[in-house]
Amino acid sequence: MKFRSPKMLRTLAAASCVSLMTMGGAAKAADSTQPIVIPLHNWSSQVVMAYVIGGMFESMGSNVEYVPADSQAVYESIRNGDVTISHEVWQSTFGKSFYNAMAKGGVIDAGTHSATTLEEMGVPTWVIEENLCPGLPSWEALKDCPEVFATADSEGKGRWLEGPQSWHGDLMPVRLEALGLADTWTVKFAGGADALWTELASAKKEKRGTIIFNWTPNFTDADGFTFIEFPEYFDGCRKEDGGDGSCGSPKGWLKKAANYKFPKTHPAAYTAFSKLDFTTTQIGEMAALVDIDKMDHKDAAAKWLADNEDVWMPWTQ
Ligand code: TMO
Repeated sequence: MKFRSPKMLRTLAAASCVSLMTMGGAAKAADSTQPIVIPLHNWSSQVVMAYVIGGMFESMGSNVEYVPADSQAVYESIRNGDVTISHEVWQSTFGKSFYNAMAKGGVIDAGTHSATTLEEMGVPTWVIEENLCPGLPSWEALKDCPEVFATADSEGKGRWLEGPQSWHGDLMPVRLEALGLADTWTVKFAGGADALWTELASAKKEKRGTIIFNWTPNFTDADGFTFIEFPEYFDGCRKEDGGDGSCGSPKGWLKKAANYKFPKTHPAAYTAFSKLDFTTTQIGEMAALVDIDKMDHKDAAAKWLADNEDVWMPWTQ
């Protein structure tokens, strides 16, 4: 390279001075003061974890904003930057929306939690212990005992109580058809997650069989909940992926997602978010603080942060 002028020389000298400082670590980029936008969905661990992660970011000096968001549409909102992160991307329910948004450009995979997941129909374990439907948890047992799971509004059919329809649309009605169970079984959608927990409690009190949609990690891991074993999941078995839908849910991953600009605008917060990793036990605890201990989500998060500094503080350093 030829130096053309003294001015150019001075510019180059200044530039190399800056790069030396950067190499020495003295000139870390500061995080933007723009808020990190965290979505709130409609199941307890997700909301508690939102405030746990927000509290972690605030401890690092970041500004945080929380927005209620649809749990499918949120990946498009992350892609276009209206929402910054998603901290519970469940493979079975949201994997497709996550990768669809990623393929359009703007969503990054910010790592995978240690917890593995299952989102599936199942029964409280006492239903199996009391042998209310011999052969459970194999799905084929359902052919012989729909009446055990009939309810006032199920017209004599066995009832599956699904979660809110916003989670996975017609996944379960399609599955009943595909497995040849639709003549004797029907799906009802719960208005919210709380309706699932109310149903578990009342079925136990009345000693009546019940089949609900549930997931792990969740607070129910501790009480005994058994997922029904359906024909094994494989890529392409669902209707939306070209299959007939006669398969169960995947034993899946739990990922973190972020808008592609987040590492650049908030490098320290992004680094902490990428290190952050929750286990099955930790996620179950976050849900239990709300669904068993009846704490408010924010108070539950504050308690979790106070009790677990040794877990999350290292991620911020
Ligand atoms: C997305 N969920 C954990 C409720 O299945």
